Amino acid sequence: SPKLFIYDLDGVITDTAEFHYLAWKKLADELGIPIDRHFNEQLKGINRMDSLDRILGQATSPIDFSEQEKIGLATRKNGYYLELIEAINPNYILPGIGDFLEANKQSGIKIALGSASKNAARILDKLELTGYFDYIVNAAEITKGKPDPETFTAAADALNIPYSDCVGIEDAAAGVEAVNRAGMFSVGVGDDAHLSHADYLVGNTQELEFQKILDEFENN
Ligand code: G16
Ligand code: MG
Repeated sequence: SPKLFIYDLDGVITDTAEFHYLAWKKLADELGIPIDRHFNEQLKGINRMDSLDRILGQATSPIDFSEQEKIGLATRKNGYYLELIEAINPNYILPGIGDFLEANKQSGIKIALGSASKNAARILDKLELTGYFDYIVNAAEITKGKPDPETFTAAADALNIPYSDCVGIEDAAAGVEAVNRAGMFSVGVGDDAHLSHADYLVGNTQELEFQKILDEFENN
């Protein structure tokens, strides 16, 4: 059986995508760049600076910002985001995830967080889930974001566990690709249209069953 489960945060444990969207939307409005919720789909799992680049790419006439100015814009967005996530509490844990983490813990199989978010530790604290985690990947130390496998391999390396003994749970296409490229067993949560490359797929977090994933892992 696997030795480590690595969880994505946004879209798997809680739904911060809407808060990211509202914060980016406020910044984009200030810059006169049109973005909508449909466009926001492609920011899921993508790190802060790469998200900013994609948003700037939506400008109707190109705007040329220096690296310093871009860092300023990303910092401004994060300020808006931090205000919004103040509201997060354990009621924001996605359906079924509490029981799933409990089953994972009871099994003795290790638990890590593989999020692209630099705010991940703060959000886990607000959800009161920090105690479940053996390791939290520090997004600030990841040089290549998802779909690069580094976020997931960093967790396995820190806990000294072979990649082939790991399961990665992801809601984003870029995240499932990262898990696959790490040589880990990928569990997708969401739409078949985006996540058909997952080794095992469920429609939503409520459909995640711990024992079922252990079985699928063995049959793989
Ligand atoms: C999350 C979100 C992304 C966000 C990224 C960075 O990734 O899905 O939209 O851009 O974190 O967040 P921050 O600006 O807080 O560092 P994940 O990997 O948890 O799905
Ligand atoms: Mg995600």
